[in-house]
Amino acid sequence: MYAQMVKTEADKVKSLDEMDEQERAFQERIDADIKIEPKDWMPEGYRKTLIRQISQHAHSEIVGQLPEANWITRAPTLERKAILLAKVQDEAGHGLYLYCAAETLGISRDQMLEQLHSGKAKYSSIFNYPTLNWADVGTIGWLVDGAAIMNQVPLQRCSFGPYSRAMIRICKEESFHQRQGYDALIKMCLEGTPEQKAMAQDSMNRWWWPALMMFGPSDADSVHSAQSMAWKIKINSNDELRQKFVDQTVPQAEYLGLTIPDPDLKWNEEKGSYDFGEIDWSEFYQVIRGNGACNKQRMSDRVRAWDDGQWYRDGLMAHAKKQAERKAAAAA
Ligand code: BYC
Repeated sequence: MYAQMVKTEADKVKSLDEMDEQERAFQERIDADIKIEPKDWMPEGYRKTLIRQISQHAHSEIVGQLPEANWITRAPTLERKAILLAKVQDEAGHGLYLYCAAETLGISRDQMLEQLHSGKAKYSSIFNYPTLNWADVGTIGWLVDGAAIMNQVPLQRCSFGPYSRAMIRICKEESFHQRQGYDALIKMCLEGTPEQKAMAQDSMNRWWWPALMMFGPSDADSVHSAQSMAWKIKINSNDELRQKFVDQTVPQAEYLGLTIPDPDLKWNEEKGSYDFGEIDWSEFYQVIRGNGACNKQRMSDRVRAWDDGQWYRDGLMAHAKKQAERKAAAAA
């Protein structure tokens, strides 16, 4: 249902020789690390690729509130509840910065939301998994926000000005998110009861592989990477970032005393990084096609929230109309 419905025109990367004058001037600006701003000329494929990626990123932030929000009312202490509330609110803010960045490319927020609600636009696969115990809140902060930071720090240098500037702010907040998750797990694993540590291990067992899938298909199967990297919409390939994430995370798991659920995980002295097992790509594609454990619930929750907010949007429009009429009458 989902795949490839928001099509870009980037089927093949053109060399400088194959470009017309305008395209070549554009590519040379990108190559010189000069930012592209909304009113600058840009190839249609660049615009569409950015709208696809930024809007999907925004949708991920918004849908990403749902799994953790499940635990706000069940947080074990007042302090943890306050931290979790702040984090979930931050995700809403990230969604809003990103929708604004995408709007500068000529798509409206209503259009983007329609694409999400109708299943045309994707959001990150990771949010289609359930949060079954309190340790999941820690694991999401540690692994999911950790993976997000790995992907988003390089995006601060991406070629499109509004996206790169949004990323700078978002990354600062994501690093607080990652730390609060790891801190919750330190409490459970190093200072907690055996039952709490077992809960953390159970959570690790369920989230490890989906976290690795967040980086997207392997480079050989990534349809957009070549063009997106040429345009510096992406700075690193999916596999490069996944490898960096594994290398960074293994020592953190060791510190917590948690076992990573991968029998093939092994330090490779020669390449100076970890080897790890094969990802179950059939699961990944099932999830992004709408067949994960929680896809239907996530979408119905979002659509209900949108419908329930209709009265509020109507009120805002009525207020704006009244103000405009008063202003016009005063000016007449
Ligand atoms: N899930 O050619 P590829 C967060 C799709 S939220 C779903 O490699 P691309 C947070 C891909 O869209 C973090 N779909 O694509 C929030 C494409 O399909 P379409 C979200 C995926 O775009 C709350 C197809 O597979 N981060 O941090 O070059 C709480 C082929 O893939 C996924 C971002 O959005 C996936 N995991 O690379 C806590 C970062 N992976 O569109 C935390 C910005 C791939 O042709 N986005 N697909 O139908 C990116 O960096 C890139 O879009 C990706 C994929 C690396 C994700």
